[in-house]
Amino acid sequence: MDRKALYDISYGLYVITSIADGRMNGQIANTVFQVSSTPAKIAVSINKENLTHEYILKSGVLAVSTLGQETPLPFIGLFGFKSGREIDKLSQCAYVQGATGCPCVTDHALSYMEGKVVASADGGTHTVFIVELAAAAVLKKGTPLTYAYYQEVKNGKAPKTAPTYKEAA
Ligand code: FMN
Repeated sequence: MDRKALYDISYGLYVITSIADGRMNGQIANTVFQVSSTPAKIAVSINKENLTHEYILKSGVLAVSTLGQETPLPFIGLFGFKSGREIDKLSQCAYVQGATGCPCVTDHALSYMEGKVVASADGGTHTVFIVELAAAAVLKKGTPLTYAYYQEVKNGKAPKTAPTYKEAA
């Protein structure tokens, strides 16, 4: 199998957040896509080791903020390379608490959406959560940050917990 075929799959970059027992957390994910239009549903693939996964399982709610192209690397480093088990990430950014109670991150975000998990699929290392949207808002116009731009222009990397992680050659 030529794994390089997988490199041709396109993605955006997002902050996924959740809340459980009054505690909030979030992480970066590239694996977000729209599943259906009416009702609007999206899918997100989250690593089972992540604190965000634990919170989503407990509460059954999550929010997604779509990052803009100008998002600085340190912001992606905070949400994508550090765990909420070590630091309080939400204390370091702006957010609004949405209808589900999830913190919808507004820093560097073009828009956000939130909803309830209505189904999930076991993907081995990851769970794919299917979420029916309860609310969504556009914050500003801009170009969404793609995973390709993050890698090729910003020279950004992904950790082992990302589904698209590449072993060093
Ligand atoms: N983790 C996932 O579970 N799913 C993803 O799609 C995903 N994509 C990522 C893409 C990039 C560019 C980066 C930098 C990270 C990605 N990650 C992904 C990894 C998580 O963001 C990372 O494991 C995070 O530290 C988990 O935080 P938590 O333990 O606080 O939930």
